[in-house]
Amino acid sequence: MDFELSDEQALIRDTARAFTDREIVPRARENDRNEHFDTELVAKLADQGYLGAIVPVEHGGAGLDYRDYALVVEEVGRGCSAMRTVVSVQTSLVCSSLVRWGTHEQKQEILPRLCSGEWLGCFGLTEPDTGSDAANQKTRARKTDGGWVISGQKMWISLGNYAKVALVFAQTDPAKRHRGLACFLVPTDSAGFSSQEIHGKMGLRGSDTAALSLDDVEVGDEALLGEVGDGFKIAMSALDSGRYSVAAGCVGVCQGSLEASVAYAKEREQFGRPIGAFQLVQAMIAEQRVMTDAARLLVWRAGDLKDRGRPSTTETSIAKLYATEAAQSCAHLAIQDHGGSGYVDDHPVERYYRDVRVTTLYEGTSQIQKLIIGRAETGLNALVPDAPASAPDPVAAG
Ligand code: COS
Repeated sequence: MDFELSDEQALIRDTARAFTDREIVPRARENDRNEHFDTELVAKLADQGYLGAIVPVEHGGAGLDYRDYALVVEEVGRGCSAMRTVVSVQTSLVCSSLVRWGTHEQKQEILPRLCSGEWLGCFGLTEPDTGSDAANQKTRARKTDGGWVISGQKMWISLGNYAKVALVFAQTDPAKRHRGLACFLVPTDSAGFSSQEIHGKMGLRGSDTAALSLDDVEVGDEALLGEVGDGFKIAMSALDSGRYSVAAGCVGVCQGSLEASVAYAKEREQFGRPIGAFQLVQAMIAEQRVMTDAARLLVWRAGDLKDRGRPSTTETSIAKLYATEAAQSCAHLAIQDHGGSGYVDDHPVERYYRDVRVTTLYEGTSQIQKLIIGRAETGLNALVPDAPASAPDPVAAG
């Protein structure tokens, strides 16, 4: 693997960096303060091609590979994790599921609209009583002539109040457990579909978060994504991309924390010298630099595997686990470096600290990532103590 960026990769990164500094950074604080979901900024992300970054060009996407995608997501994440969440959900959870599992018609109809930002999409997996145990869906889908009737609740759904289409995971036959799950493309203006804003979040205040309710929502057979029984694999393959995107965004938070710390340490003087000249401050900066590099290299490794079509589930969990935990530590150290100034939002570091807290929770907690990694390493399933050891199908997991 070549650690040097090619000219094209450097251009992709520099373009994303300039866009982030010009468009995202100046708005991040006010959007956070006002809990404002900035749809104008979302449209600019779409104009840049970032909402369909990894979608093939023939479906309206930018046709980037996963290595390129990480460069973009890192920069957006450095600017604002709320906007990075929009990219991760739209691109990785929604678009990549359609690319992989959609019929020709579904791709033709929906992907160009998602890539252009005309539509937002959301990913309805988590429920009030179903988080880590994702297979245990309470939402039910009942077959009718020519379609389905879906009922249930979804919780903590990013973009759920703005989405035009929701990927909804539902159980068709509880006796089949995860093999009874199906995924539906549900228009959010369907009768019986409603959403409610969730407020009071610690961070990501500039991101939209919803509780969804489906009350006998009727959809046609064409709404089914994949086959009945594919739902769990669709969810897991979407998370292979989503976790990667979260990890890349967290590299951006690491980098942003480091850059803010260095700038402040050179400008702030105590005892007649810049605080950056003190060894204990340099130690904090060095720790941030090491974590940033390590997180970035783990993300690039996972991206390299994805680009080569190799299994990457374990390496994605490793990148997600490390980068999300590293981002917490880097933001924490950045506040320490800034002293009292780091405790208010004149600098980005307190927002980094609050925003990044959710990343060890959503798209699989750190504990779930450890169990996935531990199972891959030992061949023993500690996820469900009574279950036999099982590893993901390497072809499906590619
Ligand atoms: N891609 C495609 N298929 C996959 C896969 C992947 N990455 N990982 C697993 N699968 C398939 C397996 O091949 C298996 O297929 P079969 O039914 O044909 O055997 C099936 O899915 C079940 O796999 P597994 O045994 O690994 O499932 P588990 O029940 O052990 O998985 C965990 C449990 C905890 C890994 C899973 O439920 C999980 O990731 N939970 C966290 C959910 C989460 O992140 N929620 C946050 C959502 S925020 S958007």
